[in-house]
Amino acid sequence: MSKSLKALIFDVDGTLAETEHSCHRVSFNLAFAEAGLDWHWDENIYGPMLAITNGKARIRQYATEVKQMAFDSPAALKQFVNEVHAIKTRHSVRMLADGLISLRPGVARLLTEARQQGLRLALATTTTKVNALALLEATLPPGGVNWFEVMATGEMFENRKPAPDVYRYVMEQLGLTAGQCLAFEDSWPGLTSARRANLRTVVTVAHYTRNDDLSGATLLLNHLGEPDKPFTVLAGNAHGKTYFDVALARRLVDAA
Ligand code: XBP
Ligand code: MG
Repeated sequence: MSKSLKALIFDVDGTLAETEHSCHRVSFNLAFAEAGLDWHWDENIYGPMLAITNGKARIRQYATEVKQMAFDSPAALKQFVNEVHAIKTRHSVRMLADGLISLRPGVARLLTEARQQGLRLALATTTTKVNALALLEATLPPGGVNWFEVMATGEMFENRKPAPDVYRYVMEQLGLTAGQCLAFEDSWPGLTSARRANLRTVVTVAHYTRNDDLSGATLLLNHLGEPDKPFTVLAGNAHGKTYFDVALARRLVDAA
């Protein structure tokens, strides 16, 4: 039994669910159409844009640098970004609340087992809080949202991933050190954020993160796996396991 592992900290987009692929990109495009913009982010455009964490920042960068739109003032630019992003969020929340997006393999099982074994749970995400809540409410049993003791979301931080602020905040709120936690991520910005906060990090590669540099991962997998759906180990030591469970989480933390 590990004496040190106390909490699991999860990223949301790409890690809990394939939301970037199946929800966010689609929602941005619905918002652009609704706002009367002739923009369309196909996968080739959207993939590289994920290096800019947070949807508002993505809209702002595209408007000013790609479309070279002129605004009368910084306030006018901010209003434009906020309006388009509000439409986008309405669409993403509806898609998530309608249950169109499932959790990735092994996520629900690991959350349930972690709770049964007394581990604490937290979220560290760059997405807007209503998106995270809608996903959890649609995919977990009633009250599942309350499984997460700390929910650190995009609106709360000026310095977003790959900055470590979100993970440092979560650990501070939990009253735990990095050695007592294990992070779960899917992307280079997320992994870098967690690593800069000194966290050991399990990375499950997602649709848009296949080409990311994920070499800092403690364990790199295609997904968390299930007893009847083994994961593939892409890098690191899975200690003979075929799916990710609390025992493996403890091994990874103890092995350090
Ligand atoms: C992913 C993000 C978010 C989403 C879109 O965060 O960077 O910006 O793409 O959501 P993470 P918003 O992987 O840290 O969960 O439009 O609400 O920003
Ligand atoms: Mg992510």
